[in-house]
Amino acid sequence: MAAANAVQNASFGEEIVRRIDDLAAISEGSGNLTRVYLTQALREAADLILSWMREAGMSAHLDAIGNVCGRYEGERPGSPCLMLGSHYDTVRNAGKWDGPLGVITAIACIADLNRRGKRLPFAIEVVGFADEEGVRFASTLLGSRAVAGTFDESVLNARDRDGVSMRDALVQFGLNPDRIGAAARARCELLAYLELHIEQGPVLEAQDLPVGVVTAIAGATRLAARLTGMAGHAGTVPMALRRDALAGAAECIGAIEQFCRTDVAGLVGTVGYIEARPGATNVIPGEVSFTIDIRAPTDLHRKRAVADVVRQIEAIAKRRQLALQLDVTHENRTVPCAQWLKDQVGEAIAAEGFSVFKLPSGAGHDGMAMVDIADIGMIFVRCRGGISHHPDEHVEPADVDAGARVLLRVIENFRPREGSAGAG
Ligand code: HGY
Ligand code: MN
Ligand code: MN
Repeated sequence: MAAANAVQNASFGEEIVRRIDDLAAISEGSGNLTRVYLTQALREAADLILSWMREAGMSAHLDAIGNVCGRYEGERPGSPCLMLGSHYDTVRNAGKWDGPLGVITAIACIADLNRRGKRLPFAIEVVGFADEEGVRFASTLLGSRAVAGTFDESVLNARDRDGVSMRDALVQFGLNPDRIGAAARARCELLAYLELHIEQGPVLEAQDLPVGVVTAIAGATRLAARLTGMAGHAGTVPMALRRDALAGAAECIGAIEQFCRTDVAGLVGTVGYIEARPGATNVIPGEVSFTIDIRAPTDLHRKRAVADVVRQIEAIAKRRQLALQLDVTHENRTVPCAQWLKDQVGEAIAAEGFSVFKLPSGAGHDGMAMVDIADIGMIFVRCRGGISHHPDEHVEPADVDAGARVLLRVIENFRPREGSAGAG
């Protein structure tokens, strides 16, 4: 048995790593990995993933919002499903594991079942969500929200940096914005949603463990800020007479960092994007836009922190006579993983010979949307140095193997929650 196991493991890790590289080769730019929502690169990636799903014995299609969806029937066609998945979009200048590892590993597990001709008492579906990161339209979890039936149609009017609306981008991608509702699934169709994802933090590495059980996904608030002052000649306007929007933004950013450093442990605040206009060396910036991302261990802490940061930004803008426009573009509550799924993930990890370690996720995931129609579980896989959202993001092949073996064990030993549709 050990030899067979070794052979199986070898094909698991190597095949997954090869596909991670194949998918990472599909990017908008040549110099780095960037594959945001509804771009040609995302379309090519979708076609490649759909082909892998079909090779694995699944029926596969692109749904109404651009998610890639594969289904591996159970013993009885049409049964409720255990839904696996993650996202296949990326941030800008991304690492190649964040999202794709969960999608590709799930497909590898189905391919293994299919090779063995094994069918289970329930169906298995794999979804590659099309926009978990929310890079292009500033609102995140768009694909999983459509599946959960909670997509906010007002986002269709959101525009990207080039002024293209989500509605127009969907049409250019070959989809019909008026049919997004068709992507929604009913709670009775799902037994659970289970996602394998890199940890994106240093905890598993510090514990010297390849995998871990996720306890909850931290909530997050994203805001868009715009400060408007007065553009002017850099050489002639005295400092005391300026309403410099960029200097004002700089003070706000410093205040956000200082507040998040000194408030409750675990509170994090990030300004990830800033744009100053008109953007010339010899012109005082008249208008600045920037984003704010606030997260905390509890929703109460996060909401208090957002209120405090908003108060500080408003005071700075007033003192500097800058007009302030501040909008919440995304808000997600902290979402717990279901105990019965944590138990089954823990059993699989122990059966693979690893200590069972539980940890929360500071990063957001599609489970934050999927929890509206199913209990959720997550498996974390160690990534080197905890680095993520960066080209240095890396997972060792042995850890890829460990994650795949744990996921396959959870699938093959899966027991629906007592009383659920598929509990037999
Ligand atoms: O921002 C996040 O936490 C996730 O990576 N989208
Ligand atoms: Mn991410
Ligand atoms: Mn992710």
